[in-house]
Amino acid sequence: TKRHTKISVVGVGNVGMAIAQTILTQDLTDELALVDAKPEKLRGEMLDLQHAAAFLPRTKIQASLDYSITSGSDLCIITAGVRQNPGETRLNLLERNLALFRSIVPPLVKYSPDCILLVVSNPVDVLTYVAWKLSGFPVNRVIGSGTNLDSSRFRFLIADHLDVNAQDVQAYIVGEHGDSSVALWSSISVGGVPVLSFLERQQIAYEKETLEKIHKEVVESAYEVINLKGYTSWAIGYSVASLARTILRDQRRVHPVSVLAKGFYGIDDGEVFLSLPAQLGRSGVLGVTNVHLTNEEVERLRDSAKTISEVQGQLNI
Ligand code: PYR
Repeated sequence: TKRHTKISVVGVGNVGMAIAQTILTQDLTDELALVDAKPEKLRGEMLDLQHAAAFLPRTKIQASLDYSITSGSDLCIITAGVRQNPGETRLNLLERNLALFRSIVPPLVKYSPDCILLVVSNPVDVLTYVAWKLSGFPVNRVIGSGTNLDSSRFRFLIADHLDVNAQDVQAYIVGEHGDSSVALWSSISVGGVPVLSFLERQQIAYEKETLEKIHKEVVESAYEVINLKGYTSWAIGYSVASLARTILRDQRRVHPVSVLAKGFYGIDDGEVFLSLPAQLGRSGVLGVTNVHLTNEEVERLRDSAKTISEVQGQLNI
């Protein structure tokens, strides 16, 4: 028989609701609990989702200001927090969201001591570290959504450039979910063919500038969407639902997500979390996949770790 599953989502803003709605349509859980600090918005979102019951797989949807509603969750997803205003970097948000996490993580842990914590709020890498510290959880049970989203933007842009299906493009962005992220060109394959051979076979000219431009476009993606519509939501919704599926169904798939990076690729900047290709399953992070990086990529990754470490060093936690 199928195991009963429960997911809690903290924060019912645009990101939390995109995640909730994707999780529901993809039939990923038996129960969904929503928590937020704004009672009217929270009840409104709960009712609006419940009213779709006739069109959805059966999921029990509840919402409350009180964290007891999250009791016994397998997966707790934190999306609450202030978000970037146009032009603001993710790291700018830290102070405000740190204070908020002090009120979110302890009650989640109290009611679901065995859950996996999945942090989505920005700056996601530093807040994943914060959630790990505040939770007292073993490190395999605290994950940041990290560059799973950047990597899907990357795959979309490469697919668009080569006129192939994004699902056939294997490619990773690692490091900070933010301005210092690192594109692993050496990791890209198209339909299982390394990208350089693919270009050669299709007689597409290899232009380093084009590839650099694609990475730049990934880094600017969130800024562009925020400028245009005020926030990002749909892609992060699908990105987090893909993580929820891998975790709850114990699929052991590899996703670039924010994990404790200490010791990998010579990173020695204390307890820094950043995205690396990690294998996920029912117990959380099963291991970090040792993808081959070029020397330049390793150097960029270490710089990204340094950026996060400097921010983390100023934290009082
Ligand atoms: C993103 O869409 O990448 C954000 O972090 C806002």
